[in-house]
Parts: sequence; structure tokens; C-alpha cells
Amino acid sequence: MTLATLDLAADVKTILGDLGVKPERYTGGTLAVRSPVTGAEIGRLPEDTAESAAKAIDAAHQAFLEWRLVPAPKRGELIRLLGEELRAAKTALGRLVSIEVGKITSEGLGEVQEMIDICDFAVGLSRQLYGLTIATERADHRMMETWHPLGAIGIISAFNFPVAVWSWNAALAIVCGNSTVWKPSEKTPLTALATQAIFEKALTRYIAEGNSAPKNLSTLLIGGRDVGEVLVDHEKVPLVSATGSTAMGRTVGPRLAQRFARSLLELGGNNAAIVAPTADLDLTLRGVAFSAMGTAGQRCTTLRRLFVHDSVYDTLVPRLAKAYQSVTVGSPLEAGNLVGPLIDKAAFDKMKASLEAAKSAGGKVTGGERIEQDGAPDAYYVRPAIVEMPEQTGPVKEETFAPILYVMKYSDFDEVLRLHNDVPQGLSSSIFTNDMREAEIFVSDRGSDCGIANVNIGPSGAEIGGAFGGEKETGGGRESGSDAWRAYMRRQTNTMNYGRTLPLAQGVKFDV
Ligand code: UN1
Repeated sequence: MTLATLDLAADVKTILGDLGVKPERYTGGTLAVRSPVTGAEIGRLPEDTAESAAKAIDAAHQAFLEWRLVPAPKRGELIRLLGEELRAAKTALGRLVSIEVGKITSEGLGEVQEMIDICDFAVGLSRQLYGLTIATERADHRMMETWHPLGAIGIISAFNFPVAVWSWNAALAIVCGNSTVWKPSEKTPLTALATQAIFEKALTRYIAEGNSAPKNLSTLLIGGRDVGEVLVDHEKVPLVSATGSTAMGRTVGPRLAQRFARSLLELGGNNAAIVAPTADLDLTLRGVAFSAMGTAGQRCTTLRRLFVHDSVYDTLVPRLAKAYQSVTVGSPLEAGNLVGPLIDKAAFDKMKASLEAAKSAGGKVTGGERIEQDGAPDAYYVRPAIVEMPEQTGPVKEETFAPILYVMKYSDFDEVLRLHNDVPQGLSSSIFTNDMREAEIFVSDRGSDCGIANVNIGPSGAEIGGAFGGEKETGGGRESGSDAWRAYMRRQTNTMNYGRTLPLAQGVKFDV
């Protein structure tokens, strides 16, 4: 099938229409959206202005003032309904993700599943927003900590997980009693429109059940950097959760710090895997292939650096190179293809530049060439590249958001651990080994310095139950599972005196 026969704009219209999104929300505007599948335009959205964005944030703040009064388990009911609506819309939203981002069908659906999973998690959480009771040094006193909502939470998301990242933040923020204001990537506003419509369906059902909820609990801002800046600078936004490049985080982080607002940053990764002498090589091959080539190398958790022990190098690397040659690259909407397109030409240009830099640094490149598709001259499909590097230099230390896997040989475990951690980023990591000592050391204090460290699994494809995020230039934030909810709340320490005297802490006397 040639891509030229696909009318993706019509598909978009059907999907959005079925969800109740009016055509004027995605036609006739100034923000053009192209599908990476064909390179063709699939929407043109009217954009927010600085004024409309500021107004929307004020309204979100008002919504917060009301929503915080609703008991948390009741807030959870709204997210339970959101989970139900997402289940009902899974096929449609998954397909829209595939159209707008270029993910293969199972990954588009997987992204929506991730949204459903976090809703389930958040519903349970809505009955578990607990604090501690702490022993006090004073008689007839009780000391405890309580958790309270923050306000209107800003969410800035990236193109590669256009809707799941919103849900990790929004599902938690909302059960915690906050409202949310979402600025999606300007490359993927259509999936955001769809998600907002799904949220509104849940809200309508919630109100029909006899609950009350403010209108602007979840707000969507459409636009580019200027609109994002309004969100970052607005005094009524106490926290911005931002996912994207390290360069973006370098701007957003200090601007938030300037006004003492909080940031939750999830930035670049440069994730590695170590393949040790005892590794199960069949399992390793599959783990590496999915992590390095899946989503066309456009996950922040994508495997980018592979350290292979010299005793297994000559067995594994030729097998890997073969998998790279034979992996099916093509339309993500067609069953059987495993690697879809890059998001746009700029991504392809960056990939080419990194491969050139790798060659100059002594790298042996296989793959990386563009695969042109009939009838789709503006779509950028590439054969994933595998680059054997003499050492960890040049582009190996940078994150290039494309399917490039740098492979390096090692012989000493301590040395490979040092090299593993010797990059500016610290998101995800893994080791393939059956040696219990190596596995334990890798996840110990002296092992991987990343936010995520896996054994016998690649670095990508995390479940929502764990806290997601990383160290160093990755920004330090943690989203989704574990106790990540605390980022969306403020902690208060309460000391209650139920006695008739006033003993002061630290034995201080002050008798007037
Ligand atoms: C991202 O690429 O920003 O762990 C998020 C994973 C996915 C999320 C990736 N669950 O690969």
C-alpha cells in the first residue's frame, strides 16, 4: 500500500468528531500540524495568545479554590470515570497517537494503556494521601504532618509521549485537589484536543452522578513557546511539570526558581545497557532491539549506549547488526512494521549530523539511511543505525532523539560502571547479566547513577507503578507511581496542644 492513498486528515476529522471536538478547534488556525506518517498536513489549530493564556490560568486557579474542598476519594471518582472513558476511547486515541506521532499501532495503544493504568493508580491513591504522626517532646501534644493541594499545576509535555505524560501528571494532581493547565508540544496538539474532550466526558458523567466540580479543572493551552512562558511565569502557578529537552529545562527551571515556584523536570536521557559475560544473549538481543529501535529511538528512555563485554562482543554484535538490517521500517499504521517515522525533517537532520560526528570520532556506522516512501516525500523514515565506537566520545555523550545505538567493548566491570555513569544525563539504565554480584552492584550505591536501573530488561518501557524520572541533566523530577504524588501537594506540620499548660520546645522558659 502506498502512503499517498492515505487521507489522514479525514481520519483525524472522524476521530475528533466522534469525541465531540468541533472542527473549528483544529481547522482554519495558525498552528499547522503534520503527520510524520505521510508528512501531510492534518490540522490547523487556532492558538492561544498571552492574554487568553493568562485568563485561562486565572480561571484554573478559581477552579482549584473549589476543587480543594471536595474530599479526596470523591475526587478519585472523577479519575475513575476518566479511566473508563479512556478505555472506551482506547482504539481511537491510540490511532490518533499513531497518526500524529508516528508510533506503531501497539505502541499507540500502549500509550493509552499507560493513561488507563495511572488512572487506576490515582483512584487508589485518592484514599491514601496520608501523612505521619510524629512523637512529640511535649506532654499532651500531638504532632503530625498533613498534605494539602498546591493550586493550578502547569503541565508542559513533549511530542513523543503526547498524552501519557499529561495523564501521569493530571491524574495525580487532580486527586490531590489541584487543577491543571496543559501546554502540549506544538507538534502534537490534536491528541491533546482529543484527551481534553475525553476528560470533559468524564466530567459530565461525574456531574450527572450528582457530584459537583468546577468548569476549568483541566485546561488546555494551544501554542508555542510564548504560551509556555506565560504558564511558567504566572504567579498563580505553584508548580510546573515539564517534560522535554535539557535545553528547555535550563530555561524553565531557573525561571520557576526565580519566583520560588516548584519545578518537576523530566529532561534528556542518554541511557545505557551493559552486556556482561553471563548474559542470556537471546533475551539481551530482544531487550536491546526494543529499547534501541522501538518508537524509532524517540523515547527519553531509548537505549543509546551499549557496552558489551569482549568475551561476547563477536557473538552479540553481528546478530544485533542483522536485526538492524532486517527490522521492518514503514508506515506505523500497517501491521508488521516495527519502526515508524521520525517526527520531522529536523529530527532526521540531527540524526545525520550525529552520525557524521560519530564517523569523525572513529565510529563504524551501519544503517542510518533515509528510506523514502512512495507518495510521501515529506515523511522521514530511516533505517536504525548501529555505530561501533572505539570509545565513549563526541556524540556518544549527547542525546540525539533518533534511533542511533553506539556500541562499545569493555573488559573490566569497574571501568564499565565508571563509563556508564560518565555522561551528563541520568534517566534510565540496565545490565544484562546472570551474575548475581554484578546485578546487585549495578543497583547499589556504587552502581548506576540513574533514576531507573534495570536488570535483564532494557532501559525503556517502564510501568507506571514506579517513580519515573532521573538525575543530573535529566532534571531530578519523579512522576507517576510510588510517592510521586507528594510533588503535587504541600506538606504541613501540625502541632496540637490538648493540655492546659504551654510547655515550649527545647525546654525554653518564657513566663510573662
Ligand atoms: C518518555 O519518553 O518521555 O518508560 C516517557 C518508558 C515509557 C515512558 C517514556 N513508559 O519508556
